[in-house]
Amino acid sequence: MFETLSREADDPLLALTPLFRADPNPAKVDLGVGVYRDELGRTPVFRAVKRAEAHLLETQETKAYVGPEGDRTFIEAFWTFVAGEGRHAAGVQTVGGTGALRLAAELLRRSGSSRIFLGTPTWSNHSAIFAAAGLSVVTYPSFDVAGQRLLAGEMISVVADKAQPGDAILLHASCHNPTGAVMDDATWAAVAEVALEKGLVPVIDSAYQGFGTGIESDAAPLRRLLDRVPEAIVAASASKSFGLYRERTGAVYATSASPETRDKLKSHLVTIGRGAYSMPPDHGAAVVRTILTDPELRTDWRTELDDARKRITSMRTILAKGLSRLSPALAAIATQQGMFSLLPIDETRIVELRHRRGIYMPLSGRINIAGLNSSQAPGVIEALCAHAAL
Ligand code: PLP
Ligand code: TYF
Repeated sequence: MFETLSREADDPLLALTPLFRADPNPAKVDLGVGVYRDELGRTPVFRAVKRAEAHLLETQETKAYVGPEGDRTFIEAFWTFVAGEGRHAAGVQTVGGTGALRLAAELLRRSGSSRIFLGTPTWSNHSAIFAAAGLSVVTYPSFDVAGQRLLAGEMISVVADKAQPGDAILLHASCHNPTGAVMDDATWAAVAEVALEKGLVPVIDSAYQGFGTGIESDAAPLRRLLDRVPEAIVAASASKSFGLYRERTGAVYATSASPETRDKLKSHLVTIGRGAYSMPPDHGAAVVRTILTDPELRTDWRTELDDARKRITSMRTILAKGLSRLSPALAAIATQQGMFSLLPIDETRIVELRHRRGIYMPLSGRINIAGLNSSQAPGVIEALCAHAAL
């Protein structure tokens, strides 16, 4: 029976890492998968994470199950990190932000929603996650790559035109993957109005809080949206903001003004998780809980996250200046936010850059800005200018 299966394609982002590792070129540069890198190209464990882990190793007395929803203190502290003080939601711990999105998709299905609107380009896994849960994915173009411009007006009019009550709309909380495009306050407000008018459920993917302009400012649009719409889902990842990638740490939250509805929502989220993996893994959530509830660890973690953001911002400035010679539109790289920007380069040139210059990026032209450091940046700019020929 199994021989009838056809081979599935590899994840184009994750497949890049082994290619990069196998390249003997000492000057190679990895602008591929979205993990933060420091000036030396390392993805270090945050100091506060190490300290929290040492504390857990010392004090943890059992590995018995935590419970179906996960670590309640984590769920609450992480919600305050994302949504600020005083907002209510039904939340459960998940297997990373991806697990949160999948639970969100299943919850939408159970609530009678059958479609989700995705602005494209978007994170490569989004449509797969929602489709796997049985939702129909409706895409609409939301970014002009050559012009490096968010298609805000088009986005609002497509959704206002085509969406039906009960449909969901996916939004990136901040640091858009893959474009880095910043949605301005007026567009966020317009999205909220369309959602209200048409009875749509916003699904907000928050995976890069702290990498845009700051922990609080990155969350401000999401918080304003939560205040405006009666129901929303937030899928939050701790992978980047706490550097816990492989620990698979995240949470999903669904909002409703009614405590009874929130109780029902939580029972559904727990049941969906139970049907997939019974209970979420503990370690990453225990680390985040330890950091967020200890003022000293929290301050240290914030400092390290702030430094990561500042490094990315300075690389953005250098890159934008160098690449605006290629196309004035690329000056926008300086004001885009988060780890990614999407370069208008065709696939042939991307492969050429890989083979001739050891510069690795996926065929989409997305670059991880954190893959650059100040010594390599001039060489990368020169190579892009020589090979990209925009
Ligand atoms: N959403 C976006 C936009 C992402 O880039 C990622 C990256 O991994 C995720 C969600 C999921 O993160 P994870 O499942 O690793 O927590
Ligand atoms: O977009 C990225 O690079 C990150 C990491 O299947 C990632 O979100 C990429 C692909 C994937 C899982 C995580």
